[in-house]
Amino acid sequence: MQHWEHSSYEPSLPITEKSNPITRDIDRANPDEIVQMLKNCDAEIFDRTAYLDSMYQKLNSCSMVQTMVEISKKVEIILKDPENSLIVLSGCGTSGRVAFLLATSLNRWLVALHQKQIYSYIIAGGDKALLTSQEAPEDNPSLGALMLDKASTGKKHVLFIGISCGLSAPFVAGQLHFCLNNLDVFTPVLVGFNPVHMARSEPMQDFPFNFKEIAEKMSEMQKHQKAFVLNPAVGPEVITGSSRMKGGTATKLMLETVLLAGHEAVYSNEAVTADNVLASVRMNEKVYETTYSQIDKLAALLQKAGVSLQEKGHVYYLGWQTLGIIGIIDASECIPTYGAAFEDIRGFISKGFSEMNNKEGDLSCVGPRFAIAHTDFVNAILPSLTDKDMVIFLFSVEDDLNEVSELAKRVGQNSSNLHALIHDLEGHCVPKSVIGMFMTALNITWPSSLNKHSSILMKQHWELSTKWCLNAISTGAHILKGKVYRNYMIDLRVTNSKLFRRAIHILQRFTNSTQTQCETALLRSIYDVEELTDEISSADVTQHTLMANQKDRVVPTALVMLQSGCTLAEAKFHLDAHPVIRNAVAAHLRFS
Ligand code: F1P
Repeated sequence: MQHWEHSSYEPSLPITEKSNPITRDIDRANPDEIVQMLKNCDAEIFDRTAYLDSMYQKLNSCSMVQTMVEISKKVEIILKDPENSLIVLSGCGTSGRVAFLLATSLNRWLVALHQKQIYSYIIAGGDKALLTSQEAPEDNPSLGALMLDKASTGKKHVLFIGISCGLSAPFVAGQLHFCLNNLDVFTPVLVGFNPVHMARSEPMQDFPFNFKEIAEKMSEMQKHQKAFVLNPAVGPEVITGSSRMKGGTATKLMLETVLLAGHEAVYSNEAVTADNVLASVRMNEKVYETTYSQIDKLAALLQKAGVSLQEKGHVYYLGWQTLGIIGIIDASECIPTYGAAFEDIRGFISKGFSEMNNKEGDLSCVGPRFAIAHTDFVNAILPSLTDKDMVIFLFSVEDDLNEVSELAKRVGQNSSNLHALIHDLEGHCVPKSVIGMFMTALNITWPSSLNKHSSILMKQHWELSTKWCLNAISTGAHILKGKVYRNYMIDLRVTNSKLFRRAIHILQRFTNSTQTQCETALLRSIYDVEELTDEISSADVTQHTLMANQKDRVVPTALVMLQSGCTLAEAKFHLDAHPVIRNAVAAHLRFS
């Protein structure tokens, strides 16, 4: 049994908010050790050990496999009546981005099969949230329901898949509640990584139920096959609460398994069975093993990215097709997760928005954060690129290798810090002349046995592998930059109620102060005042998070105030003198 599975381990927290014992000292680890820790943490997704005294269901547990089979059968029914039906995937932050990726790639596949597109996605905050952090709409249950109602107008059968890794997002709760009230049309599925009893029980804005009550109702309805809860335990995140990592990964591979099983049943006459579902999970595990077998190269890339960030350089991902999207997603998540500047790590996709297939179309005129095409990189960044900046190409043997070589040549003229993640196939490899253009080429040659089923599966595996690599690189780089204390992202942006609660918990964890003292310090830091006014004390969490969104280092400032009993001004002065958060915090903590 894993250490975190013991009932006495951080008992007040759900799994997704617990700290992972494997990564307790990740902030002091070297690149090789960091990758090894990530590998061990990700292994928990595929955990098979089912101890009798473990209270958790895992991905490989019979009950979860059975739930996946049942959902796949619903997918099969929907696919057989495409005119009247829809599958909607929805979530906030990373969960919404995974929803987008799945919906668009499955629609593309349906088009290739000359079938009607039946997938739709909803992300809290709209398409802007695909590339930037828009955490506030996550707190709005009515908005979620409204958007779902709009997306499904005129449909007779809707399979709704609501993703909230922490079983916590009010936006998703609102949608599930809407489905539960309209079960003649909707079959709701809740995807997350906590048991139902650990779902969030905090009251929501203008809403009569909390998430836990909705999740309980869903479980109840599962007995009648009217609703489903797919919630295996995959263990706490590498960086505490950072569900963009294991949560996003497990969501992607689990839903791909479920949806593709439904497709196979309709288009290949392959019945949905537990064995098929298990075989698909096993295939994803092979992708995990193959990816992490390149530990040396991954560590080398992570180290180089760390050096770039430390020297105030940048990391750029230049990707093709969906690998470009994986890059853009990974880069955009560094801003809320690590308080990174938007220029620090950026992603680009070869043809920009024309390749994204997002609902709202080209957003490039919204602002510089939405300049995502390779031409944007060439025009705006390449002229001032130096060796301090790291560039990572993300492509496969299926991409236009002439285009790849041309761009590599141009980038190489300004910086030798050029690297690549390359996917190819046994018997169909990227030529050595292309691989040789990169200082480090993490080249994975996939066995044909792994991808014999279809090209979509192969692409999904390449995406998954790329996600693991980029998550490792960006996480590792920020650790090396000193943005993490132990395995906590101390400098998180407090932009919604979940993150507000998490911030208070972090403060309690490291200062032993009471909840009230921590909340007071956090509010002083957010509002930039030495004394709280009545107006601040009586404002609600939404108000606080709106204010916090505009401020830097609110949690480190509160932490230093609590720990040393100093004023706000003194805490800010101290942090200015210690730009490395880890050192600033460590200097103030006797904790070891
Ligand atoms: C949704 C989410 C995360 C993001 C941050 C805020 O979480 O937007 O994707 O990284 O933690 O919350 P969840 O609803 O999937 O648990």
